[in-house]
Amino acid sequence: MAAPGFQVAAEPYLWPFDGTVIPEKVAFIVIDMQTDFCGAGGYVDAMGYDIGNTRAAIAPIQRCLQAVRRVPGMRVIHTREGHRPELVDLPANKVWRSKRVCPGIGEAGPCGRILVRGEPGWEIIPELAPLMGETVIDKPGKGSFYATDLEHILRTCGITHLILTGITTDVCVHTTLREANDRGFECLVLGDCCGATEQHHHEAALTMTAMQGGIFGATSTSGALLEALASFTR
Ligand code: C5J
Repeated sequence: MAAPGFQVAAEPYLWPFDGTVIPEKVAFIVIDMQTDFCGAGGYVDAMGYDIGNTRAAIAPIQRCLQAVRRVPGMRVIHTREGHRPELVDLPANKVWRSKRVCPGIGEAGPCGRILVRGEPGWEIIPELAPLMGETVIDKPGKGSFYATDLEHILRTCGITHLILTGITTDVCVHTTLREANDRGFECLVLGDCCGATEQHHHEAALTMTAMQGGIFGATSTSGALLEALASFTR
């Protein structure tokens, strides 16, 4: 009889490395799908990037969420990057750097103060709004582990495997991936469920994930995850 759990067709190995995984050990993580990163008038838009690149992830994430939410035991976790209104958690070099390219983080933009908690631009977009009972992690940095209780939550819930989606592939998704990999979590990045401000950085981030035998984990697609979940048996 096949081992219980599911396995996803991925590169450079069938994910997970340890055969199959049961849903109770998996978190489906949606990183920073906020207006500031993919909405009109948000931070990325204000910097002059084509938000089509980051918005491309919305529909594939929606399809995955629909399937994952039907699997008993699998947890959904959302993250939001942002700072306290009084900006006491905003490092000076982050302000300085952001002011070089557009209204700086913490300053007023068309969607309110950029990347400030509670402002319209900081909200998760309505298409991917968290459901009641799903966990939301507020983070001041790029990585989802830094200065948050994410690791404590994952360890407490017995989660060992992470499926990563969201934006941007090369910044917050990759920083989270690297933090998670160093902590021993087995990670899968769904490429079409991610997006970057520049397409070549998106592609490079995926290539880097899978290099050297899967140095940070494996990469796959929403379609492969949906197929795996459809044939999942306990
Ligand atoms: C950035 C993010 N790019 N969510 N944040 O500043 O990737």
